[in-house]
Amino acid sequence: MTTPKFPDNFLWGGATAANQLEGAYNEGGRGLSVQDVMPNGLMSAPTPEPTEENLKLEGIDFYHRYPEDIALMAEMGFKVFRISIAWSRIFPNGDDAQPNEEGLQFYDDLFDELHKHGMEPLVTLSHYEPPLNLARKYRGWIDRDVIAFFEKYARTVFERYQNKVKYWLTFNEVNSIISAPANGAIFEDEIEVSLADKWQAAHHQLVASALATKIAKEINPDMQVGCMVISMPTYSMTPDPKDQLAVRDFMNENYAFTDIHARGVYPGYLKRHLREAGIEIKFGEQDARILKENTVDFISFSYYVSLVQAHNPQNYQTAAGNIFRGIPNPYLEASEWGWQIDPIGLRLVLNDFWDRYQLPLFIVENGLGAKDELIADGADSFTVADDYRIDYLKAHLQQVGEAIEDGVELLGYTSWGPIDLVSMSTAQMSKRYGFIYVDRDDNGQGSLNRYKKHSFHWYKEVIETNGASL
Ligand code: BGP
Repeated sequence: MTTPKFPDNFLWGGATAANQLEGAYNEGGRGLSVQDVMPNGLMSAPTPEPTEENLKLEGIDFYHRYPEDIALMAEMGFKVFRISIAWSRIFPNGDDAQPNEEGLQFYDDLFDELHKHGMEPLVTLSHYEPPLNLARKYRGWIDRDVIAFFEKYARTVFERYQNKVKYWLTFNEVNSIISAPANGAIFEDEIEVSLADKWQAAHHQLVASALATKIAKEINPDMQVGCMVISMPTYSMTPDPKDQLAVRDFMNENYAFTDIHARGVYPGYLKRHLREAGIEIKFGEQDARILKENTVDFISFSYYVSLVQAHNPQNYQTAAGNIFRGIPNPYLEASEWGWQIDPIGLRLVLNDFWDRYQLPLFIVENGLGAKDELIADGADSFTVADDYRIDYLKAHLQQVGEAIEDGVELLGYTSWGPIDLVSMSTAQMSKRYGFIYVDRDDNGQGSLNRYKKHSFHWYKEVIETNGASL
């Protein structure tokens, strides 16, 4: 193991999303988002209306407490803080004529607060939270009209924040739309959705992402726009070439999204895949040119798990993973939620993306979801002895150091949920990622007080020493 050497200007920090963090779902003129009607998590059936008991609506009240929370991030020495703008705070219905000034002002104040502490905002335009109206009045991203609504939203926030935000991500985990279409305002429980519809929706997001990149550059060429994907390094179950081919097919379905973002064209393997599935994507007249001319500045990704593939997966038992179920890897341990833990997989992903694109990379999510226990820490305070989280992060960051040594160009690392927030897959609080504990349980009970976990002090030292303490 080499001693990790991180670049001097490395962006250390943490990552969040509005719908898991802010709360205040009906304040400040905000409209409903699709998340507000999914109280049981990402893959659950939507409800007609949000209910009083819907914990997800509450987040952790960041909307009112952000100065206190940002001060804690600053105490850890964060250089960057990833948030998402809730689209429905800016355009409550998605298709409104005018933006909501109160929503715009909220993010203005939030960015000022970050800058006050010397932190760079990293902003996702769409983190699984499109306005609900786009799902109910339209067919979400299947409908081409949504591209224009997104363009208007992107233009509004780029113009407004061009001097406050340098780093932008277009769609969170853009490659998840095929397996989790609700992220794209597509409710399979409410409308009939074919596989072709999902790919059409994916195409619309790809075009919208390219258009957002174009608009950002026109407004202020200093703004840096990246795509964001779930990364899933995938191993072959056996040395059987058929298994290896299955790995490649699976990886390609995900590479397709970064390939199009970085190279601006549909790759041949994707065209073949779609053709053989009988899917013909409807291209608007300008789409090919838009994709070609507006490629991204950098590639960002989340990394939680690696996967195993075989050409005959039905012959194996499968287990839970991040969004996907898959064949368990006998060499790896898993989290309490069955997500297999593989630090070396992160080094592999970094090398793969770098070799493939030679574009700067940004790890914008990584971390361990775990159940934490609040324990007494002296007479009048509490903490969490989360050494398991420290072990996880340390092992991953050491591999990041190895990848940098391999020659990978990396802009930064934002661990997921630096302050406990509502889990995306379970919509509960008890799956925690934070360095900061938030006193709230799965029933929404608790003081909402914040407490520093052991990992808080550990991460502070990592940042202070620019990774030398790892
Ligand atoms: C990613 C999402 C995040 C986040 C993370 C952890 O897929 O982009 O929003 O939630 O996964 O997932 P979970 O909260 O389900 O543990």
